[in-house]
Amino acid sequence: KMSASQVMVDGFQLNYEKAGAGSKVALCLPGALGSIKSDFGPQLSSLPGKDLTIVCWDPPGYGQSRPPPRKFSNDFLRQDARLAAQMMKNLGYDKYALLGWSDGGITALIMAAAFPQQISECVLWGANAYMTEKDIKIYKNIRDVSQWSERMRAPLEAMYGKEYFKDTWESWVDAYVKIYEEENGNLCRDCLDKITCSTLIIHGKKDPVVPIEHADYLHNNIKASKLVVIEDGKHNVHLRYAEEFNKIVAEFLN
Ligand code: TYC
Repeated sequence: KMSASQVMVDGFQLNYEKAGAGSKVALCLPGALGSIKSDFGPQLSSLPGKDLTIVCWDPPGYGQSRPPPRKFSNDFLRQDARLAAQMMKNLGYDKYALLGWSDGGITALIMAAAFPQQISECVLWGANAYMTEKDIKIYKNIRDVSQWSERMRAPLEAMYGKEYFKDTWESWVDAYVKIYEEENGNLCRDCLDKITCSTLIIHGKKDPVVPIEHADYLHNNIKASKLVVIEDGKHNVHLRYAEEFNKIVAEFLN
């Protein structure tokens, strides 16, 4: 059973879904311009059960958590982390795990560091704590959405409309370039040593947008972490290898 609802958090009307009936709760955090629908289909359909409840949000300005449109600042993921934690509190959850993909993985790391009493476990994949010169080249290379394949672009244009998608994607890339230039590329590198919960890092070895060095760095700098590398995986391991991925996560959360 799945249900979509809205909740007001600090002036933002946030859209979220809930599935399952377990006393153990996990919050799913989508990636850049991501949403519940586009990012967590196979997890919402297969992970929840009698032991596990899955909550998933559309981050502010993404999916159905609009209006207002997304605003990017150097600390936009820290704002997301604060709002997600406040949302969970408002929904009555005081202890939960995090499942974060990519930007959502960065949000998860910030939450785990900032709210150690609330976060029971942390699972993240396709995430990075900082940016290198090489990373910035990758961001700049994919800024122009007219160069994207139709297969990648069409679902996002359908969800957001051509204009909002183009503007928001470009602003997202510009935000990362700005963080690189003004914050020494620090996304959440400074918070890793504050993470005490058990943490599972999953990474596709062939991820072309977040190189595997980022997973190694996270593993080396988060105390209670475990790294699982998916040999043939790219950025979307939870969608492409959903069954294997779900099994790894379910076992870890047990
Ligand atoms: N962090 C992005 C996400 O949330 C993925 C991404 C990383 C895209 C680096 C481009 O250059 C890039 N999906």
